[in-house]
Amino acid sequence: MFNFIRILFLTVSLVGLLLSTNAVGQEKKKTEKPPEPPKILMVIPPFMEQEKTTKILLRGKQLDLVTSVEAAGKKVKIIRKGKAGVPQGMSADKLGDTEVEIEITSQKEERLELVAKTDALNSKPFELLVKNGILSEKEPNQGFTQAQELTIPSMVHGKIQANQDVDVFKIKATAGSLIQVKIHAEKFGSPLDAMLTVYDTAGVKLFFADDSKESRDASLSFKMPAAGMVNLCVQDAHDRGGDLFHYLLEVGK
Ligand SMILES: [Ca+2]
Ligand SMILES: [Ca+2]
Repeated sequence: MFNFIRILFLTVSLVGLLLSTNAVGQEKKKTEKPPEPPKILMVIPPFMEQEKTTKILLRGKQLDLVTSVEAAGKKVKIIRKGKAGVPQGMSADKLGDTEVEIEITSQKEERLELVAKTDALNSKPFELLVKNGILSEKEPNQGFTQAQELTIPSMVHGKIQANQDVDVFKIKATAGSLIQVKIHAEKFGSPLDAMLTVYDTAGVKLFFADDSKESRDASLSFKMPAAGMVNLCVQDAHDRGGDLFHYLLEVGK
């Protein structure tokens, strides 16, 4: 009899425990997710000049909710904010689905940390390059005959603005010179998966680079096989392009 009572007591306790756990689970399901902090995923254009006032577009998540944006700890002017379209077949988590346009006045710093804030939450800092003397690409530059000539060293800001767009640049150097070519795109959030190809003036492919170990931004070091001109072609590895596909091409020795 005593055992029977004990078993009955244990059974009742177990059922009670199961019911209460279930109730806690349902309670948890009912509570809403805490708000996510704003996230900066991309800056367009990917740089600004020193001692200038520049409009910069930030794309990311929850940026339509920001109440202030700071550059190097100082509040900057917000021009507008809102939802942003996500290009077909691309991910909002990578490219963002909201944006905020700001106006920044830079001093002589070489980079600025941007932080977007809502009333309660801050984004992680996002680095903006501050650099003078960056050239703009000159379209059309689709083929060797339209290639834009760059001096060494230089940096050019370009965009693979449509699917299958190719940007061609040319450089001149003496035989045996060591040339370094680097694409910067991933670090400022560009969806470009850049490929770099070097051709001689006869159209013979000399060198090629796609992803490196650290990044999908292509970089190449090569020796000029002969004195004269070579063509550098920049394109997307998946032949995609569009308004967000910005890059900086750096050419140096
Ligand atoms: Ca272009
Ligand atoms: Ca082009």
